[in-house]
Amino acid sequence: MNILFYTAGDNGAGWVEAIARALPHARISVWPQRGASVDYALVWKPPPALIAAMSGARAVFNLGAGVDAIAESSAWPAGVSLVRLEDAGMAEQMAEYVTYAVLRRYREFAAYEVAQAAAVWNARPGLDKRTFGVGFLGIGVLGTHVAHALLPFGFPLACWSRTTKDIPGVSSFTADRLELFLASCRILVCMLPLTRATRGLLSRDTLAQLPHGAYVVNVARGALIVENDLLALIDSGHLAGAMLDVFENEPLPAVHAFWHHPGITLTPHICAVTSIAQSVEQIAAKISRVEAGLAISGVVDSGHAYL
Ligand code: OXD
Repeated sequence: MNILFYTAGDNGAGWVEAIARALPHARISVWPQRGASVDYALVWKPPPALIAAMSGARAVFNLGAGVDAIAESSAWPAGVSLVRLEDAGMAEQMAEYVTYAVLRRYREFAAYEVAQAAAVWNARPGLDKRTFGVGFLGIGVLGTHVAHALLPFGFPLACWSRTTKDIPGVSSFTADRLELFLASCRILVCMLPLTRATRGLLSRDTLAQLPHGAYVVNVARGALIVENDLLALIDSGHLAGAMLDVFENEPLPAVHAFWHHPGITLTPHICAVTSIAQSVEQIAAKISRVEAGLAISGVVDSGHAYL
């Protein structure tokens, strides 16, 4: 079996070692080196020439949850399945991050940090949890895990997705009810994939549909939000602020207004880091299923503008 590997990251050696251990009979080439044919490719942010070289592969495994870097870079070879990572250690990290963001906002810890810096003893009256709705914009494998983590805290939970979701304790809104969904969110958690349909979905118009004082958390992709529109709505006082892990341009340029804005808390795309061991274990199990002629989960649906 010929495997073609590429990552735009700097941890390629760790991946190759783990793949060789999990699939001892495979011949592994690291792009731009390649064998006569490619049975499977394992890639992260591949360059266009590599995408063309994957034609004929039985499957291409994306070494992350989001496939936008592939979907946007070039024409995809016909008939080749693209498979995304599912969880692989990311769900637990996302649950930690989003739970922190929600509790930090709800318990007003940012305000207490400011008060401490000024040596001010000021007990705030607290916010009303019954009206403190937390909404998930997009709720797949990762979002469902995060929603389960938040359930015990008792916030009203809602989600917005293409099709109705039946998650106990989470009200489901379908695509045509975005306005109603947004109106219910004191905290909006973005967990959508970036596609042609979702790029810039959170613009001045849609962000203005959030209630006054709402807070935005983005752990998905920066380009879901029009960054200047978000800033304008925070500056106008309509939004309370945002906690952001992802940005339209990464690394976030040093001159970007987000860095020093008092309403923004940011982290450098560390919300959920891919675990090499768990990812390779998942991919090796899927390759065995494909070899046995069995169906696998995580295949990206090309009918919904992902590709
Ligand atoms: C991913 C990411 O898509 O790391 O997995 O952002």
